[in-house]
Amino acid sequence: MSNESIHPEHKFTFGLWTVGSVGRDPFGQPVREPKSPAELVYLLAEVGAYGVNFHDNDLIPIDATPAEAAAIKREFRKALEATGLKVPMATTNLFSDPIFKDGAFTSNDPKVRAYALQKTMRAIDLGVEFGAQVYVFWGGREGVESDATKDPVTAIRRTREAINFLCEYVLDKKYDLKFALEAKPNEPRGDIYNATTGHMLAFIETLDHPEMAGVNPEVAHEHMAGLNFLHGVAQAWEAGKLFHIDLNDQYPGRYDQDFRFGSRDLKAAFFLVKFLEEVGYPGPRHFDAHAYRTEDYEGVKDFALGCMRTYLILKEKAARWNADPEIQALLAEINADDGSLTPYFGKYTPQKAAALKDHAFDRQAIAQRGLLYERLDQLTVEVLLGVR
Ligand code: DIG
Ligand code: MN
Ligand code: MN
Repeated sequence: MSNESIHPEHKFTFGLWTVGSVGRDPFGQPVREPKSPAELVYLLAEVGAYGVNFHDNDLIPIDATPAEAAAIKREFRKALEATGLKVPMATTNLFSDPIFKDGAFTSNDPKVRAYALQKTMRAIDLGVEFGAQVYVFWGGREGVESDATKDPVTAIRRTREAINFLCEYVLDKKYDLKFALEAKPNEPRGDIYNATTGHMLAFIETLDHPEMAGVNPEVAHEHMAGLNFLHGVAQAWEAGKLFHIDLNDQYPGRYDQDFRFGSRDLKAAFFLVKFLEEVGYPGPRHFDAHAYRTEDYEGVKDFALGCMRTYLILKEKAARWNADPEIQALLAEINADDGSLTPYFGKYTPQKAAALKDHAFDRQAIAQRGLLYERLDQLTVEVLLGVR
């Protein structure tokens, strides 16, 4: 599979943990040999990626000595310089080490909560050192298996206190960094707090510095919650809070599959790409996904290329949809407006309300109208099937 149509300006990024996944799962051991961060940078450069992201411990193992950490950073930086790959985003692993078995910021143990703050401050420093301007918080362990164990209000307040503290840290250090909060409804915890992008948007407004925080919606996570991913992304965008995005795919009602982008729900992927391109979303197109466990590293490259190629093909399909005369004619008919009711919309005035209350509507006639949506959606499907 070729990468000739993939260029840095597409801003395709991958986390070290995605193409570096060794294929471990709850029922099986690794199937691929690990690669170093530097080797993964060269792999991503080979497929045409723009950037690479990391959790602190994807780059520096949690028990690395200062000398080991320095050597790893040196090799990583050399690979970045040799390939031109950027590091747009960084994040903290607050979920793998056993200390986080009952959460990090929401843990019932103050020693864990304090350690999580320390680890995150150090990880923020590391991300900024490599040029990250977005910092993701995914609270993978911030949850419960039993609500007997934690008061949800206390958990929310502990999360808020931690994020407020870390916002102040970023301000104190004068870092050019903004936070992107990533929701997930469950897994690895039975239930995770702030379960969806919608929850996160509400939570952000309760922070001391809400302007410093946005969201990092992930396809698989909203699909796990049975939600329409585009609607959550659109709400975040409209609120000026779409600071980052995690692209992948997911069968509903399954564990977090983190499949190759577009490999499960092409129609949902199409409308998402159409939206991101039409609104001019400027951020990275980050693929938080991994290759099937069946694959070797050639298959991992196929996976990465597939994510990017599908995105670009759907971008071309969106342009075709917007240029299709029959589709555009249908949209014009569906949205026809003779302007006669315009005086009733917009800001409230008592006169407007009085006039609208007296307006005569022919309810049955209005209800009789057929809306042509079957034809519009079929044309959309035909664009996706490549026959238009
Ligand atoms: C899982 O979807 C999470 C972690 O991989 C990481 O913290 C975040 C960054 O994209 N996504
Ligand atoms: Mn996921
Ligand atoms: Mn993610």
